[in-house]
Amino acid sequence: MDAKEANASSSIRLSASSSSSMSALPRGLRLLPGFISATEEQQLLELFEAGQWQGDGQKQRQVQQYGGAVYDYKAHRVSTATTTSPPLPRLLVSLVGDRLVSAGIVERLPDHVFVNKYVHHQGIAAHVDSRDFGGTIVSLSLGSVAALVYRRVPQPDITTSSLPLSAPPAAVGDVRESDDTVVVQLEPRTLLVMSDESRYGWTHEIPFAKVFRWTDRSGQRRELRRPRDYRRLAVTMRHVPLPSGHEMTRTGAEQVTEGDEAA
Ligand SMILES: O=C(O)CCC(=O)C(=O)O
Repeated sequence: MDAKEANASSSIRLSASSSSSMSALPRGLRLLPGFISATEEQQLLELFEAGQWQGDGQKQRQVQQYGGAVYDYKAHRVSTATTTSPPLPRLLVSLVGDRLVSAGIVERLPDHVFVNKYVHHQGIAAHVDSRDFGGTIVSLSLGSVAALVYRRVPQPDITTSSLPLSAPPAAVGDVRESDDTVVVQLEPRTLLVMSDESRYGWTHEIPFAKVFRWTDRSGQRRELRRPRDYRRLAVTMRHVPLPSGHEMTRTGAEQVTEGDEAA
């Protein structure tokens, strides 16, 4: 299936026509539709489909990691001690990374990339991304449409370095948008930028469902149906803080700056 087909097959079955209104988004969450072209999307889909997929440790999604550092699912931490993931793909840097910097969305090129692949009913449980990844996270959607559910965390724990799975997923169909629950519809080629309150004060999740139904703020019932050939890739780009004196180069290799070798 190419990118055009994926887009078409998802939207035909999508009864909800637009994402939540901008004013309803959690503070610090931005959506930039059409961040890349359809041709560029296709190039990235081909690049990642040819990459090495691995299980996510819970026998659910398939994932790829790039940039040198590796996220440990069990510890919910990023490890820079053993640099085992491949360097950032050049194509990703030129099509997305460099644009993020030149548009002022991030100050420097992200140095860790996670690619999640969702097929069938696959989703991701409610979580707040590890603090190891810094204050701004960007994610580019490729392929099919997704619904991302944000839920306000009643008392965000700002002290822990990692906040995984802090809210159990609600029963599918029970989701009702409110001041504390927001459903964001992610169209392919949309860039999502998460910072500020949306980064630490809300969990996010993708419901595990072939048909996800929810009630919007006007009381209207909405649904997202996944077609048989559903396939979505989320390319999440983040920064990994390194010990002082270390820098991540654009190829993902860690370098020790002069005078720091003994540290
Ligand atoms: O699929 C998405 O858009 C979200 C991915 C995500 O939450 C994550 O990788 O932590």
